[in-house]
Amino acid sequence: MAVFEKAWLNYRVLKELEGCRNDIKVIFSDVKGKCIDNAINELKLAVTDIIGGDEPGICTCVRIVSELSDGIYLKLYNDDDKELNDGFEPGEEGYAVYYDADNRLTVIAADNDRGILYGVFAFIRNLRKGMLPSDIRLTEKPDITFRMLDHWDNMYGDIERGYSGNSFFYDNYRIIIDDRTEFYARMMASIGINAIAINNVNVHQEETLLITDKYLNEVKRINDIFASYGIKLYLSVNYAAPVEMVELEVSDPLDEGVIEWWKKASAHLYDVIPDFGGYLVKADSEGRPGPFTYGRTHADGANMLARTIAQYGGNVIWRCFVYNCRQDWRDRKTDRARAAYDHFIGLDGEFDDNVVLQIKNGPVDFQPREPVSPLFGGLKKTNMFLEVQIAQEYTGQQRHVCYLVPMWKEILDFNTYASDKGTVKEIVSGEAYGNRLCGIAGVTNTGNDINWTGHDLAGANLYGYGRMCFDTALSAEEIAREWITQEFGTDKFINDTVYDIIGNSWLTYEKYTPPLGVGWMVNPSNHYGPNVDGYEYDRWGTYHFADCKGVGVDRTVATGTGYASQYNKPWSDRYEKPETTPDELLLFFHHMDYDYVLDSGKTIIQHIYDTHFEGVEEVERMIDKWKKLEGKINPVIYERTLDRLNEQLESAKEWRDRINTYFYRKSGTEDKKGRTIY
Ligand code: GCV
Repeated sequence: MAVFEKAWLNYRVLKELEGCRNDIKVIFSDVKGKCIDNAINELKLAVTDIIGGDEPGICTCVRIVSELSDGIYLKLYNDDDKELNDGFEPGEEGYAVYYDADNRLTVIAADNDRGILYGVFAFIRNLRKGMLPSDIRLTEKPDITFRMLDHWDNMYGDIERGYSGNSFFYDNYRIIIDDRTEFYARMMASIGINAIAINNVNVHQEETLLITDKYLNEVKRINDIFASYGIKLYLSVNYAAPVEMVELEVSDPLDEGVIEWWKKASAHLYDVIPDFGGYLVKADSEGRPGPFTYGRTHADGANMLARTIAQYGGNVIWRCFVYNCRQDWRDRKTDRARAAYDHFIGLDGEFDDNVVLQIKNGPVDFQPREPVSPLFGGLKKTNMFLEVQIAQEYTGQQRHVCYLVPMWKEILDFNTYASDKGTVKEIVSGEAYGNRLCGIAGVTNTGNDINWTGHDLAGANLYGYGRMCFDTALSAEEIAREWITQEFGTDKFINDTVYDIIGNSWLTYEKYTPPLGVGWMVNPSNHYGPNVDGYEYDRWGTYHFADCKGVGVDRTVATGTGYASQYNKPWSDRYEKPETTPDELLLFFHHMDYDYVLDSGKTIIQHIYDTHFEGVEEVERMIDKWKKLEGKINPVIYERTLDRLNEQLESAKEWRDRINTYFYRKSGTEDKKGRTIY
């Protein structure tokens, strides 16, 4: 038995629901499908563990509606439901929940078993806010079609950029399937995740074999667990798999032998797992093989794979994280930020229908602050996924509190001006171009730590990611407060206190780390902790170019790399000039003198000093607030989180002192407020 905590599914009896303890006697269901048993089990738990009633009876035979009473009724949505719910259409994954007072029944109605399961979780979510079943009335359906999680788990058992222990899918090249697998599927379904890739996009030797008989039966078992929670399974594949397996000498996508190899491999895979989701591919990136080796385009590469799985309903998710990682730091014209756009914009319209391009939120790599990738506003005839990183690689590695939903919301709301439906949200929800295949993928922050996410407060990012994808209209605050209620209960003081700590934590993190959008300044390889010049004279294309006069990367058309021109107007014009570039992105787009005055009225150097002092003070205040929760929340979570907050404070001070000292020495400018800068 694996040992793990139940995170936001830690159901407990609520006194607010005392009055309805005896109201739910039977769960009726006349819906069929893979998810129904799980939906019913979840409701059983809700009745006993949240409402505090006796275990309800279960009735899955078809009953005459008038015979139903005192319970919960799971049913297929019909015209009567539509009339009762103002014409609402649930579609593939939506649901209606309402109370039928005549029969003392809570009705959960949807078009299929997945909709029912989501309806059940929504009903429970509201119960846990203290709402009586008779008061719960919902008509909801997801805004984003694909709500995916990407695991960067390796079969050895480690996780690339994993900060919550090791993998719970693999250990020493063995696949693990246990009660934790099942619980994880349940947790993910409860927040609306419907697709998941279970191995690292950097596919090493052994993982290449996941699509072969060596592992397929176990992969199928995982697939079936996820399928019973409405989640499609994907695998990352190595583009050079035929070569890696020493079966062919090339992996040229136009080579007949290669095409046949993939056709055979895919046919076998779908024979074993008919409802398999498809392939996720990182090609020609950071040493990974790809079509460039053979002078082919990424459309050639992706389409070849896609054609081998189209007939089974499979998809290819193709990442746009393609750039030259062997740059020369002396060369100020080559710009990593340009790379994704430069590689993919010319291929717009050339990808098959079952290919989707997965685009990182920003043009470089999950920094605390980046502009939105210009590809979203550039591609018009291509399916697109937005890729965000729930794992906090550059945002404190789950040792610092950094609630990322506000950042993701800003990205979704960004107007690319590609059309009158030009926000990223409209693009990845399919509203803009009506694409069949579009959505959001998040690199997950889970591992085999007892609490799943290492830092307990990092649970807000995982929960928030799923909820935001399902309902993009929820604000970051609503999502955070909802998570706090599910995790810590209905107490208002706890809710306000935890929210005060996490609500603005992204901006706090930004204050004590790289200034004004310039990024990086981390220790090479592990990407934790400050090292201002850590990547400055290296090959990765991640520079800040600080000298005695100023800092920042000139990405203008007039004098720099020209990156600013990849945006539609008015952004291309605004980013071209410092005066119209938002302060928080100034150093991403421009190399500026330290005495340049920001919109805030401060010089850049004074902004650097001030924000770094403020950032540390804000972490000190977080700790004071957290201490007010002692005795009010689970003591284990209290202590665990306090330890991490203390570490965050030490780390924030180190960031403050290194950055301030660095820029003090470079600029020779005194702090106007006379504080000690070493
Ligand atoms: C999976 C960054 C990370 C890598 C990661 C890569 C990617 O460069 O540091 O660990 O590799 O992004 O997204 O492919």
